[in-house]
Amino acid sequence: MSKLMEEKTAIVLGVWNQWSIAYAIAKAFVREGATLLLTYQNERAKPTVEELGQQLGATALFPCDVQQQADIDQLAQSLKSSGRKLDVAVHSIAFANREDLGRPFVETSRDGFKLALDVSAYSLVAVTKALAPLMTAGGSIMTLTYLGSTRVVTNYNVMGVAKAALEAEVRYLASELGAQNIRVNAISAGPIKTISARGIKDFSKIQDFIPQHAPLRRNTDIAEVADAAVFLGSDLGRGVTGNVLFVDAGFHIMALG
Ligand code: 0WD
Repeated sequence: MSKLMEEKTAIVLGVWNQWSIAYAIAKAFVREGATLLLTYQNERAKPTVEELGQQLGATALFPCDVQQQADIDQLAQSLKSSGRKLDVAVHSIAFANREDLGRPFVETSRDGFKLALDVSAYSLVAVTKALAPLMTAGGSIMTLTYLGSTRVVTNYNVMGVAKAALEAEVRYLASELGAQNIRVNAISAGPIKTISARGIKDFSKIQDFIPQHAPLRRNTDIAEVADAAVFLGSDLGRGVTGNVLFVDAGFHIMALG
């Protein structure tokens, strides 16, 4: 079978370790023949991302803390000066203070709110602004979201608000960038055990609940999320933009049952 992403260059932001959703996506992109570029958040993340990048055969690695506009500008500059055309960008980044993911939502502090929205939502706008000009032959930008954006999930709290903003951004960005044949979508993944997920109080209870209620009667496999990213990143997804694609074993459709 021919590969789905040959001749595509993809940049993946948000690999923290081998359990990151971003890592699974990067791996699937390489499997489908893409040229892979990775970013790492900071010096602490660098050695792990470097090692994972080597294993995957990543072509280049760039520092990018999305809270630092200078990092984002430098990333765009480095890509531009390498003369590289970009086809796909994956934004798989979120952060909130741990205490905001365990106490009542009404106690969210102003600073905690700003931090969560800055890292988890505004960053998509900033990254898109920087990278879209490099997508000279059209492109696909995608981000990762969660059902807590539209439904109440205990302890997801301010992150639910950030994901609601993120999903609205997807629609506005898709509307503006469509004229350049750049598509913008979100994948709404079911709960997957990663370092970030462990920060949510009682996360394992959410994972125990899903197999009893989801149409497919099981949790989401990270590889399924990665394959959906291949669909959106490849020409198979060429007609899809402004969408929130659920990869959650169908859980989001359920009310009672
Ligand atoms: O159940 C899950 N794990 C789900 C995750 C279900 C649905 C959606 N998602 C989303 C997350 O909200 C996030 O947007 O998927 C995305 C990736 O999350 P992940 O793979 O679960 O988590 P992880 O492996 O921890 O990657 C997120 C990474 C950060 O790790 P930490 O541990 O610091 O949160 O986002 C990166 C960092 O590598 N990150 C940043 N990168 C650049 N600049 C920044 C930053 N300022 N802050 C966090």
